[in-house]
Amino acid sequence: MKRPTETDAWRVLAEHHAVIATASLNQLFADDPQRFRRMSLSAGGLVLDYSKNRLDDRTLALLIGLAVEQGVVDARDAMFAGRAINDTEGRAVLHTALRKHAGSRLDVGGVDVMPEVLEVRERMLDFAEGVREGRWTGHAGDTITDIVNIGIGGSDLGPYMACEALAGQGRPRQRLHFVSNVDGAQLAGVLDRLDARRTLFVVASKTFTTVETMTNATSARAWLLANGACERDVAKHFVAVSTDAGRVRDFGIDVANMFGFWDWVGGRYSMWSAVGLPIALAIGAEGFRALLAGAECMDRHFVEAPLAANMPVILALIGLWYRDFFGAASLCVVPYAQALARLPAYLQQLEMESNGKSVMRDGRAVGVGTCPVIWGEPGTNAQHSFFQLLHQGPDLIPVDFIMPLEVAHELPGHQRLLLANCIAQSKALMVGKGEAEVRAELSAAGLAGEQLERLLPHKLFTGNRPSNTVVMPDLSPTSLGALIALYEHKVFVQGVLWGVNSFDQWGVELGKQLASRIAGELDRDSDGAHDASTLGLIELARQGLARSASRRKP
Ligand code: G6Q
Repeated sequence: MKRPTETDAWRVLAEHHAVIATASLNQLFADDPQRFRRMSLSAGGLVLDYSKNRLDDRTLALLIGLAVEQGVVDARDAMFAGRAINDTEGRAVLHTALRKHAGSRLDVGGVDVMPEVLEVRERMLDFAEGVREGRWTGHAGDTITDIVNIGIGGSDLGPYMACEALAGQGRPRQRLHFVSNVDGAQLAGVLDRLDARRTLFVVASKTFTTVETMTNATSARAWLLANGACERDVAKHFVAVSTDAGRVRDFGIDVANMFGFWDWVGGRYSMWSAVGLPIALAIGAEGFRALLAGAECMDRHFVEAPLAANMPVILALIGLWYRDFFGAASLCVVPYAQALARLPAYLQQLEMESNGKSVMRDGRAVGVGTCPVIWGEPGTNAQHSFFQLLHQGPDLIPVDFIMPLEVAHELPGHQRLLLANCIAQSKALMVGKGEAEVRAELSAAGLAGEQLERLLPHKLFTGNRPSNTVVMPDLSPTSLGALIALYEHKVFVQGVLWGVNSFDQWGVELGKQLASRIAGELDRDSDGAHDASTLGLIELARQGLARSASRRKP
């Protein structure tokens, strides 16, 4: 395997960058009235406008050359065929199988995995409908009013993001709550408002060993038992989503109420599996199927479209272009929809846990920047906080604008303003405001002489700041499915370009190991071998824990 910098394409791209880096987007648009038409793509109902990027046809051709040289097509086909491409964990990567429609086949090691996928999907959707319609009741026969998903990371971020995004679509009869943090304040804050007889807990954990999830689930069960239920009632209030039936049983959950998935589903790629149960509870079986269909449509596009017209491939290449040739260390994602408020957090995990790596599959250093920092907030709110830095800060920060067109609410005027702001921001970043224009504005406002000169530099916008706009027709499950699959495949392509394994996450292990050791040391007085800072902090933590314990004593 080649380091990205060892490819022929890289050398030519570096030379080409020296030329195009100074090109002005305003000029590129002036030179080519067809630029939007030529540099936008439709797939899965989405439109990607990538025309406001600092590139030209030659840049794109060279980047496609890089994708070819790095074997994107073969890698993609290997993933879809179920080859064990997660090589540090010896697993296939088949979240795409989870959204395949009934009647599809997918042989992995000579076995068609689809019957099992469909069996769990149907059972999970039936269960969700049963709860929604009030057929599933608590131990005393009460209908369920509140559902609490207990899970973290991949077992939380996807369902949480999607439930927020699609809120109101399926008229859920229950309120949904998400508890992820081991900070007991989160669980306590939720439980305080709930009636134990009417609460259903979904414990979502692929491994069923994650300390945060097991701690929260254990406390939730204790709360249930302290509020009128007995051991035998637990089965009516707890269901599990996991790959480990043994541990689910040991916890006291009836495995008849467990929804399984497989080791070839990575946590951050799992919202399409039974991990998506809260989504099905929120929007119903039909909505969940539409979510899968949207993603499947993007999968087909990714597999079938030529590289130069392939939306995830283009998005990935543009991301690499800024990261490695312009040195952009972050990517800002701004959805112009409050319902997509959790999207940046979701993408943070998807992108940074997948590609935040420095070592290639063959163990050598990648040698160039990999995943940028992903961050963002919904617009228009973000305009009133960090957009100052996007417009006038010294760093180049590419932006992905996400723009859903149609909305469900009927408040007049709002959507017009929201869309206008989204379009205006990408334009403002690109065109900027030069000296002549600012001078004219200041003069028109009555300023002159020293006063004008003093204000002038503060009012300048350099412009030439790039962005993509992903246009969604609406905030339907189908559109959301396509959007998430788009980013999944973008991340996959970037992983291939950089030569990293996008599907492991060894970087989260060290902190976990140390936390478990330090948790033990907080209970004892003897100190482990630590540096002076860690010892000092442990001592302060012990004092804090002792004060909390003495406050709790009657
Ligand atoms: C995702 C990661 C990670 C995982 C959580 C929860 O890709 O693997 O975020 O989802 O650590 O793990 P469990 O589902 O096993 O509790």
